[in-house]
Order: sequence, then C-alpha cells, then structure tokens
Amino acid sequence: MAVIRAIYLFVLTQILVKGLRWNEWWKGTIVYQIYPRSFMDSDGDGVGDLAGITSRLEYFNDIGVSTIWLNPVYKSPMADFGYDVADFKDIDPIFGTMADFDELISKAHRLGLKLVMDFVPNHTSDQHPWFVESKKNKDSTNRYRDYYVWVDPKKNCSDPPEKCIPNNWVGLLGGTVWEWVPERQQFYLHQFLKKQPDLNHRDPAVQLQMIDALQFWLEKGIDGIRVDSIRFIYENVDLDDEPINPDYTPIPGERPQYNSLIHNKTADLPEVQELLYVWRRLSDEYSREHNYRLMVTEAYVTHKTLLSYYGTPERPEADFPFNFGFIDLNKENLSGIKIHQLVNDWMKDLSPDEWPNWVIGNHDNSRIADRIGVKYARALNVLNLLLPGTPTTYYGEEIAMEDIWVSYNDTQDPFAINNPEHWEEYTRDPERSPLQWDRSSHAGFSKTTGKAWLPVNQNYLLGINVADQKADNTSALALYKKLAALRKDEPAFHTNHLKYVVVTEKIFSFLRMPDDQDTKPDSFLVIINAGTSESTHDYTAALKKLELKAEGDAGVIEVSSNMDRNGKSQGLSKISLAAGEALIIKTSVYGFSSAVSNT
Ligand SMILES: *[C@@H]1O[C@H](CO)[C@@H](O)[C@H](O)[C@H]1NC(C)=O
Ligand SMILES: *[C@@H]1O[C@H](CO)[C@@H](O)[C@H](O)[C@H]1NC(C)=O
Ligand SMILES: *[C@@H]1O[C@H](CO)[C@@H](O)[C@H](O)[C@H]1NC(C)=O
Ligand SMILES: *[C@@H]1O[C@H](CO)[C@@H](O)[C@H](O)[C@H]1NC(C)=O
Ligand SMILES: *[C@@H]1O[C@H](CO)[C@@H](O)[C@H](O)[C@H]1NC(C)=O
Ligand SMILES: CC(=O)N[C@H]1CO[C@H](CO)[C@@H](O)[C@@H]1O
Ligand SMILES: [Ca+2]
Ligand SMILES: [Ca+2]
Repeated sequence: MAVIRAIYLFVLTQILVKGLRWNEWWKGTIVYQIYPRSFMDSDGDGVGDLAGITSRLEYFNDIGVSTIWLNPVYKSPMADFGYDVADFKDIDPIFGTMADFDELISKAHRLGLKLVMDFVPNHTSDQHPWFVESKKNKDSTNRYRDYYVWVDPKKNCSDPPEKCIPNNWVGLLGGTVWEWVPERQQFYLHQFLKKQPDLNHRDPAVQLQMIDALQFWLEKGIDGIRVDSIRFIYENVDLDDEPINPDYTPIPGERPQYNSLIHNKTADLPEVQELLYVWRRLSDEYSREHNYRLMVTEAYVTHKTLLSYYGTPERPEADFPFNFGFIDLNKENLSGIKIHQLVNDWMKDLSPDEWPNWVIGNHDNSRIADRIGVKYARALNVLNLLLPGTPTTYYGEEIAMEDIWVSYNDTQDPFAINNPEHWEEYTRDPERSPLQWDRSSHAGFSKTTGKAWLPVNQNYLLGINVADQKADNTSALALYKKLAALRKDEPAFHTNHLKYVVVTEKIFSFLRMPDDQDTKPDSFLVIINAGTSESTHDYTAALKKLELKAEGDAGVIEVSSNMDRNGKSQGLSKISLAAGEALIIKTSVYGFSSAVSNT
C-alpha cells in the first residue's frame, strides 16, 4: 500500500512541475514557512517539535503546498529561539532527536513534499564549543583562536582596556557590537545578541566548517537551504568608524540605536558574493536528476543589492533572494498604486532568467492580517499565489491568523527583553503564536494542561482554525486551496508573463497568460480592491489599450475572494468589487508580445 501511494504521489509531483524542468520544481511550488516552536507540539511540553510537524504533514497535501521550510531546529540554548546555534549538525532536544528528523524527512518525501532548512552562518551561540574554546586564549596553539571576530582595545586609550571600545559600531539591537572577554583581553563582535558572537568567515577553517555542516544536511537529503542574515556576514577589517546617519535624531541618555549610523562597514560587503557562490556550487554538487537543491537568501537590503544575490548565469548564487517588498506594507499605505509600485519595482529589473518571489509575512514582522487589516488578508493571498514567481506563506496566513498581544512581563523574545525601553518595537512574540488547528484547548496545538510557550489567539474559537475552515467552503482556507490548485493546474500561472490592467488608488489588476498563444488559451484577469469602498471599472477598455486580442467581452469568475461569486459569468466592461475583495476572472484574452510590461 505504501509503495502504491508513493508512486501515486510521484505522478502528482510530475504533474505539478509540468512545463518546468526537473531542476525548477521550486518555481511551481508554494514555500510554507514553519516556525517549529509554534506549529505542533507532540509531547505536551507546550513547545512545537519535529514529531509534531511529522504528524501534520498530510495537511500540506490537502492545501496544495509542496515545500516546507523549517526555521532553525539545531542544538541551541534558545537565546534567540534557535538562531543561536550550538551545534550545526545536531537537533535540539526541545525539537526532538535526529531520529525524529530522519522520520520527518522520509515521510515528507513519501508525501511528495520538499524540505528546506534554515542555515545560520553569521554567528553561533556563545555556548558553541568553538566559542567556548576560542574565548579561552589567543595562543597560536588554540585551534579556534580566529573563529570569531576578536579585536584589541582601542590604541592610545587611557581608560582601563575593557572601556577602550574599538570603534563606534552599533548592533541591530542597539548598543555597541563589542563585548569584552577578560581571558583574552580582547573584544568579540556581535551584530545581534551578546550571546550570538559573529563568526569570522575570513578564517578558512570557518569556511570549511560551514561546508562540512551543509554537506551533513545535503547528505541527509534536504531539498534546499535558506541562508539567514547574509548582509551581516562580513565586516570591514580596518575597523574605521561608520558614518553618522544625518537623518537620525538621537534620544538623549539613550544607548545608540542601529539607525544612528550608516552601515557601510558592517553590512553588504562584497565578499559575501564569493561565499554564496561557493555554497551554490556545493549545493549543485548534490543536485541530481529529480533532486535539485534550492538555495534562497535572506536580507533586508536595497533592491540593487538584493538582485546581486542572484549572481550571474556564469556565477550563479541564490535561486532567489527573498523579496521583502510587502513586509512593511500597512494600513496607511495599502492602495492599488502602492501594490503596483511594489510589484513593478521587483519585476522591472529582473532579467529573464531571474525568477521572482513574494513574501507577505514572517517570524520577524507583524502578521499581514494585522498590518493591513483582516478584510484585506484574503486579497493578499491572491496576490502572493497568483503573481508570477514563487510565493512564501508564513504559517497561519492560509487561515488569516492575526497577531496576539503579549505583555512585557510575559514576553519571550530576547530581542524585546533586552530592550525594555523599546520592547514593543522589538518584540516578535505577537506573530509567533501557535498555529490554530481546531476548537480544542490550545487550539489543538498542544496537549499541555499548563501554558504553551506563547498563548494562542482566542479567535481560534471564532472560526480562525484549520478544522472549522476545512468544513466551510467559503473560508480563507477554502480560498487558499482553490488558489493553490489554480497555480498548479493553469498554464497561465506557470510563466513570467504579466500585464498590468487597471491601476488606481483602489484597484490593482493584472493579466496572467500562458506561453502558448496560438490556441487562444485561457488567461486570467486578477483584480484586487485595496480601497475602502466599492470600485467599478471598464476592463474591456483597459485591455484594449494593451493591444491584446479578445474573444468576446465576457469571462467567468473562476474564484472570488469571499467564495460567493465563483462560477458566475462576468462582463468585462463593468466589473465591481467590494472593498477588500479580489476576483480571478477566466478570459480569452491573448496575443501578448513581450514578457513583462510596465504599463
Ligand atoms: C598615540 O598618541 C601619541 C601621543 O599623543 C601619538 O604620538 C601617536 O601617534 C598615537 N598613536 C596612534 C596609533 O594613534
Ligand atoms: C560610507 O558612507 C560614507 C557617507 O555616505 C561615505 O563617505 C563613504 O565613502 C562610505 N564608505 C564606503 C566604504 O562605502
Ligand atoms: C508604509 O508606511 C510605513 C510607515 O507607516 C513605512 O514604514 C513603510 O515602509 C511603508 N511601506 C511601504 C511598502 O511603503
Ligand atoms: C510585571 O512584573 C513586575 C515585577 O515582577 C511586577 O512588579 C509588575 O506588577 C508586573 N506587571 C504586570 C502588568 O503584571
Ligand atoms: C458550498 O457548499 C454549498 C452547499 O453544498 C454550495 O451551495 C455552494 O455552491 C458551495 N460554495 C462553493 C464556493 O463551493
Ligand atoms: C527573517 C529572518 O530570518 N530573521 C532572522 C535573522 O537573523 C536573526 C539573527 O539570527 C534572527 O533573530 C531573525 O529571526
Ligand atoms: Ca514539544
Ligand atoms: Ca558578521
């Protein structure tokens, strides 16, 4: 039986990637981000774990997701919930064992799912044996001596050495990046928490350790890596001060904040491109027929720097760098024009071999439903899944989950606890609450009779949970499934072709078309009303301007975001959408000439 099922799923996977080459499965997929602490708790300790994820894998087949990406599950003292790695080749007991991991990956593959792991090369935990050894002394016999960024106290300084801070560099969480270690009579650098010392990638031994760690997981059969915080990997060796940001007003008496400086000595150094290229080549060595390994990078940077992470055809780097254009979209700036700007800013500079991608939320930012309002959350899933490129769904977005509120006293996130005066700005607890599975206690996330690591949002009792939404064919989840199926089944969504149609303060609309234009194929007009009231336009006139051919003036509403107009025929010359509504209309518009247009 298991064998038959495996073959069946293999066939499904093949259909999914129809039109894509074997090494392009990641173009046809949806990447689903799992924050492991919050997805599913199998043993009732109130924290999500690997066995919990394994127990829920069928969910992904059900909703049409074929790639899961796990935030770090490596051994860690959890000073930054796993982003402080103490062993790159082991699983933290809070998440389970290596056997649990092996079980997860084998079941995932059996179900036709791809598994992508987070990779955190910028820093380790201060509990990592490398750091424990490195901090002991700076003797030439210390094998780990140069594994971290160690520097002497500032020269010509009359204060005690520990007060002679090397330069003005400020970390992401405010305050100096330098931390004094009496044993070595030196400072080490940390761009994040003190408990996250930065690795020194200029030491070839560190580069080899990273390769060793990557090989370990690639050999276990993971389908890709997501590389964390790449813009911070290298710092300038000359240790010059960074320029003061003229646009920043310091608050008297407060320790320096990250934005007070222009970070051109501690971020986006060109050396990182070489490192990405090395990791790309390593990853490619493990790519086999029907087993391509994906590489994605994470950095909040300018558009130009971001695009550089694709590398070039001769020196490829990331398959795609995460596109965070939508990550700070909020109620104040949500509009048709804004969405057009965000989409076009990304699309206009891509070369034909650079594949787009979209991210609307993650574990570091308030959930999309909170930022722009629940009313618009469904429309953002429509955008995310139907624009050209690979969408990333942050767990819970498929059921329109919202943030929770956590008091300072109950706060878990060390970024906030370490910044009491700015904790609300730094805390990431609100977007990390457990996935809401059903109406049972802790929303089905955990069997614990005590507290879970974070509380669930009480709206799980009001229909914001997987079980209720599965049973309701008008739910956000029902919409999500429908969109995922469209992406999979319709050739129009397997290409890069995009034409903007009507763009106004309220409306963003676009046309998706398949490659084959000779057979008058189906194309899809996607319309989103991001405004606060109804909007009606003549789309026939707008389509005419694009100089496309059309068979008649009517289409069929394939999906409406509220799931109440599906299957209705719809004239194109007058289409009305309620505030927050999205429509996907099947039309027979065809005959495009260029792949991407800026109209
Ligand atoms: C240290 O200070 C002395 C006396 O002020 C000066 O001559 C010397 O150039 C300084 N050295 C450095 C490295 O700045
Ligand atoms: C850093 O920025 C300052 C101010 O914008 C500029 O003068 C300097 O040349 C920059 N340095 C580097 C290394 O880019
Ligand atoms: C939206 O406005 C906020 C300020 O309210 C700003 O921080 C953010 O960058 C803006 N987002 C976009 C996508 O323009
Ligand atoms: C938070 O904790 C402090 C110290 O334990 C206590 O004094 C304070 O009353 C608590 N605040 C709230 C809102 O619970
Ligand atoms: C949902 O189910 C009801 C009852 O079976 C049916 O009338 C309706 O058309 C369905 N709606 C959708 C969007 O499938
Ligand atoms: C989006 C993302 O991955 N953010 C992570 C970046 O790296 C820091 C430090 O490792 C983490 O705290 C963030 O969660
Ligand atoms: Ca657990
Ligand atoms: Ca670094």
